[in-house]
This record gives sequence, C-alpha cells and structure tokens, in this order.
Amino acid sequence: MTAEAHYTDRRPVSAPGPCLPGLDAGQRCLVMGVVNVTPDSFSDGGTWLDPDKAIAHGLELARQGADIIDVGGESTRPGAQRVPMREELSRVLPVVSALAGAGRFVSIDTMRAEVASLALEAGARMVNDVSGGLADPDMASVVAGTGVPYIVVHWRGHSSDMYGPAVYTDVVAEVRDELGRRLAAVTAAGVSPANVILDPGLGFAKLPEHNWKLLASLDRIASQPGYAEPFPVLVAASRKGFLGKLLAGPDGRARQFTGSDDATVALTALAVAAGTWCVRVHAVPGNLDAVRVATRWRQETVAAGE
Ligand code: PMM
Repeated sequence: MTAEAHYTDRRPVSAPGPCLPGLDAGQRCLVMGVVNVTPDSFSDGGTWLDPDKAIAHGLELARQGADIIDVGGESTRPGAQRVPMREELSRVLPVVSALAGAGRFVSIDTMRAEVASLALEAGARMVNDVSGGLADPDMASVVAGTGVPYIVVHWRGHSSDMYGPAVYTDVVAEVRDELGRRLAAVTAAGVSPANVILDPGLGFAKLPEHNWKLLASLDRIASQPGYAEPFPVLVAASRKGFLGKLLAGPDGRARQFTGSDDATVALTALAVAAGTWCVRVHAVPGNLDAVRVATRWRQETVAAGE
C-alpha cells in the first residue's frame, strides 16, 4: 500500500504552504524523514555515512510514509566544525541523485549555495537551510533562480558556538523578528514568499526553556507583519537534547537520543494540533500515526470554531 492510500480524511488544516509537485501539500501535516550522511550528527552520526546505506535508509523512510526525504552532509550538533565543501558534496550528491531518481521528493539540508545548487541539479526539489540564508550570501539567489520551496530556519551562528548567542529577553518576539528580517532579505533576493517555510530552529542558539516557549507560540512565528496569511511552519524537534533533558532519570542524566523517540511522537501530535505544516523526524512510523491522529483532531477543532 502506498503512503497516499492511508489517507481518507484529507482537508486543509494548516497554512497551505508552497505547491510541492507530486505531494498533496495542505491536506495534512507533511512528514520529512531525515538522512544524515555524516559521521557525527547528533543522534545518528556515522550510521548512514556509507552512500548505499544512506540510500537504502531514505527509501525505507519513504516506504514507511515519509513525504520528503531530507539529505544532509554537514552535522550541526553543538560544537561541530564545518566540513569542507568538497566533502559535503561527495556525501550528499550520490544519495540525492539515487533517491530523486527513484521518484522520491528530496530536500537538501545545507547552508552552502553551491551545494544547494548542485543538489537541485541532481534532483532535489527543496532547500532546507538551517542558517536561513545567513551562512552563505548567495543562497537566496540560488533558491530564487530555481523557484523551489525554501525552509528558512532561525539561526544566530555556527554550531562551534551553539549556546553563546542563546541570550534572549523575549525569545518568541526576537525569533519572530529575526525570522522576519530573513524573510525580508530572501524575498528581496527574489525568493517568492509563497515558497518560504519558517522554522524556529529548535536548539540552534536556544536553551531548552527557549525551545519550549517557541513551541508554545508557533502561531506567532507563523504570522509575520505585512502578510495576511500565516506562513507554513516546520518543526524539527526529533531526538533533540531538550527532549532528553526533560526525560532525565532520577540521577539527572539526560535520556539518550533514541530514548526520546516516544517524546518526539508526543511533540509531533501537539505541533500538528497547533497547525504545523511539516515535522522533520528520524523515525517515521510513530510520527506519521501522530500526524494522522492530530490532523483529525485539528479538523474538528477548526470546524467547531467556524
Ligand atoms: N536541525 C538539524 C538539522 N536540520 N533542519 C531544519 N529545518 N530545522 C532544524 O531544526 C534542523 C534541521 C539538526 O538535527 P539532527 O542532527 O538531529 O538532524
């Protein structure tokens, strides 16, 4: 059975989001499955570094129902150093081409314009930039020139100093404003606002308390001054450290990554009920079930308010 065939209750429930050819966007929250082709990512570093394993994993995530496969070749774990561009390219390009060639909807997770450009040539159909265009001044024009959807993530600097800039007076207002400034910059470079997805960047220059405040105010992140409609929002909480910390045992030790998969599913349900457009996750089946439950829940909530 295809993933498509599971859904009988398709109705718009959140910000419609950009048109994704081949994907029925706007009917339910999308599920993005993660393929980190890195030796050192947070929860799965090293597992998918071999291209054949990464490709097989991407195909498996799609078979499990992921709508989008997000391929990244540079870790952004706290303290991570940049990888040379040639290394990033050699990690991601074979995986992007194979998954795209197999008909999967691939997004490229990169902060580099040239990597984005070559990955799009290799068949990727979306750019996921955790720096929101700040790391590479050419990124927005590459995205604009190709007309693909662009995930603009809130970011304050490279992972080598992840928590130094995690200083806020009002995290929700500041993240919203800073995303608004990125939105202005990327649209000035030619990116259509209709192609922009906003992401609060959980963990990027954010302590656990910041992440929780942002999650409780996703609607404020989505609505930007000057735009009548809310922007689609992507939530990427899967296996992040703030979940492990919340679930710490009596000895105070944080839960390890896969130990927070159930918590990720719970968070997915809440995020979808709040109107999230897409969730980025490492483990698809439980999150897809949560999306289906929460979508149904939200339909009734929306209908009751009409
Ligand atoms: N986080 C990571 C990688 N890519 N993309 C988006 N849009 N948002 C994120 O928060 C994000 C991302 C780091 O997480 P991982 O190493 O567990 O994949």
